[in-house]
Amino acid sequence: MSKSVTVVGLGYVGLPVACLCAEKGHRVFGLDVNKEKVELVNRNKSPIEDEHVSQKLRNVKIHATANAAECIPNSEVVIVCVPTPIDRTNAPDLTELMEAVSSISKLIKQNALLVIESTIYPGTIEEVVAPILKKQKFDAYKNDVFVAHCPERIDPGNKKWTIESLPRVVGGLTKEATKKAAEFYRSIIDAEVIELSSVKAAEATKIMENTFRDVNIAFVNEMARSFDKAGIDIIEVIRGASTKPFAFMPHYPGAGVGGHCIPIDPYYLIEKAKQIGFNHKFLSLAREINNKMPEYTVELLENELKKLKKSLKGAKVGVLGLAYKADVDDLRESPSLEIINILKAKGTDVFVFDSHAKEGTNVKNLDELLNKSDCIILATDHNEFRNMDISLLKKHKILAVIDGRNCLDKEKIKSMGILYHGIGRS
Ligand code: SAJ
Repeated sequence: MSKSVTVVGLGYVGLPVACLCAEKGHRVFGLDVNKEKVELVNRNKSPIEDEHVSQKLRNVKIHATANAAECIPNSEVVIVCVPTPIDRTNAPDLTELMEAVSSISKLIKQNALLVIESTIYPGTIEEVVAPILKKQKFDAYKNDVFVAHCPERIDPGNKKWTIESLPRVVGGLTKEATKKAAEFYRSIIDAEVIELSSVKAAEATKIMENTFRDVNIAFVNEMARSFDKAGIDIIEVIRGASTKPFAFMPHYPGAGVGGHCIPIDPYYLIEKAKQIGFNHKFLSLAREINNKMPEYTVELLENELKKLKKSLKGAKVGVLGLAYKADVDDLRESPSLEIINILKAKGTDVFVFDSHAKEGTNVKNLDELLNKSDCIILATDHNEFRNMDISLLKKHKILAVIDGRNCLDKEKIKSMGILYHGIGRS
């Protein structure tokens, strides 16, 4: 049954949700503080690089607005997809979430369904969201407004696991809220919607799944640094270990861990647990290991240049890729940014090319970057870098290659007399 829905936050999460709701016949408003985004969406254009979303936007009607009063009072369902980053001390920063809920609480109608999709720590709905509603006389424990958490599950660029096909979990402040949220999500996604026993369990689910990924990446990053000392090729070893049909799940070492989820979500648990007297030593160590990878990547280049009696000072280094992962335009927490800062601090001339993130690029194309560089660091494994013509390295007299995503043909590069080092691969 068609409902009036407002999606708050038209970014990497909100936009796909809004498109999906519209596709499934709901009457959809998109609410965003960014007037440019609002204007683009009202012209059926996507403010994010995601061909799936761009194509959907051309075929659905979403009424985007920056004015909450225009949409919230008429909405039976309000879905909040605003950023929940961390601050400089790695503490959760719920500013945007609180502002959004505060503005919604002044306008939302009785018995509406309010779903938070943004990643939050276990306890946020009870300790932050419910009290804001209470200030406006809405008792969420009495379902004056039905409040639930349905953690976002979007994997930008993933063509197999799309927003329609990804299973979801929901947990409400009350049983009725859980039911209402589950019923709504079943109206928009084809995959399973699992009802959890509490809102805290739903909040903890997202944190667990992404922290699981962060610690596994830290595990292979540490193994890679050890294998670099031992001269073992970690990619071969991971391939070997993956022949075990159970109990091994491959992750891959790299120049660092970026994005708006993996490097952020563990801190939501680490910081919250501290408040209730638990110290997540392991999760914190994993974050430390992953945060050190950009520096380690630059160190590898320094070591290769030393073999040529050169140093980073005055060197001309080309950085391939700015985005945090392959074939997306998202720079949030990207390891490339850290690598570039470290290089510049060491007096290096840095050239950057990323066709997905033009604003950070300072050359026209890859050819110009190679022409201007003595050596390169591949920081993002965009397809165009994976498939580049390796002979270009020879043509442009590249002296050394640091393969930050272990995605280049090391034997071919070495056969051309070019120094090669990957992450746990040489
Ligand atoms: N990375 C590694 N080694 C790996 C995997 C990733 O170094 O083995 C790095 C990537 O280069 C990137 C960062 O980690 O810088 C994050 O990569 P990601 O593949 O986890 O990409 P995200 O941040 O888009 O994660 C999303 C998440 N999806 C949701 O939050 C709903 C995450 O939970 C998924 O596991 C991930 O996609 C996925 O599996 O692709």
